[in-house]
Amino acid sequence: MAQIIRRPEWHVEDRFVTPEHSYRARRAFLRQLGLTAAGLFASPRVGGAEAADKSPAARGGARKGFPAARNKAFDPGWRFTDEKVFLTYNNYFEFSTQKDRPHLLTDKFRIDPWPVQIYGLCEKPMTLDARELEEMFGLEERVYRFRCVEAWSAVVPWTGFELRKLVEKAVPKAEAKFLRFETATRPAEMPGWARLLEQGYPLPYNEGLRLDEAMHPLALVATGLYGKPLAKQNGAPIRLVVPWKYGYKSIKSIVKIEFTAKQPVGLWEALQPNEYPFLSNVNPDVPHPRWSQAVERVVDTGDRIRTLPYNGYAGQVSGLYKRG
Ligand SMILES: Nc1nc2c(c(=O)[nH]1)N[C@H]1C(S)=C(S)[C@@H](COP(=O)(O)O)O[C@H]1N2
Ligand SMILES: [Mo]
Repeated sequence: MAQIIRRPEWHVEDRFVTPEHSYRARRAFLRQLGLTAAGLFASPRVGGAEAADKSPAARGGARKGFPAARNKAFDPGWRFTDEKVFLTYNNYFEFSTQKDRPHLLTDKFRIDPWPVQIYGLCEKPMTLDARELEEMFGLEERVYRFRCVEAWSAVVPWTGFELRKLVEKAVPKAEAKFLRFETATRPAEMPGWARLLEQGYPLPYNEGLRLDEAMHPLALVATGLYGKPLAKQNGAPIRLVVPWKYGYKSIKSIVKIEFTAKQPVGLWEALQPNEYPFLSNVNPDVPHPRWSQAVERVVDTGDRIRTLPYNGYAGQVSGLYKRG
């Protein structure tokens, strides 16, 4: 059972942090005083079909491939984070820097059609719609832990396909060592865009992976969550989920995937390289320069649990980082 850690206060002072964040943290703390919280791994499971019924109406309508069969190899039986909470507590700065706002601000954001350009140092560059990618590679469901650098976490059933399949289809050239991903540039449809630009954010949002990381079976391209297509605030129609890295590596609403020889510098790394380095693997022993990473707050229950190396995926991914 995961150990619940109780602390009198929760301090995460960060550029991400908003009044809403402190409000929620305070509320979670108050709630915690009144109950003996069950651990992440001990709690009865919620979610699945039940949770799907409660999902926000924005994701209504059937779509081919949904719900996808769950891949048993990626389902450790964890309790899912409450769907409503996960869909309304977002980091999507192009919409708003307040976590409770992105889901209210997505009306203008058009996600169909959605061409994704795959290019650079590969033999088979291609531009395909997000839907075509789904059909080409097929969909499955996987239950992953998700850990934000701000020290909150969740357990989410994602729908998607392995990034590796896309990489193989494009056939990387020998010089290709990295992938660079870019989010859509849609100032008129993303209400937070102008403000970010004013504040000096090097938009569009972009991120990178080493090619061997991108080829790891855990690296997922997600087009859905909780059995339905992605909500816009969670990165519709197509995003990355890299569960052993801090959440900001899991870039949303991808329009470009480039094979490169040079290590890309992501948006966060460009702003603060010492706080948001390229690899950004979850590591409880390496504090963020402004707070500890030893403990995380489970976003729906408010429980505090210990953060695990590589977010619990050390057995699968630590081999990527052995010197050799
Ligand atoms: N384009 C884009 N991608 C993004 C972000 C963002 O602001 N813009 N935020 C990142 C951060 S910090 C986190 S924690 C996750 C949050 O994903 P979620 O809202 O689905 O939980 O998305 C990541 N991807
Ligand atoms: Mo994050």
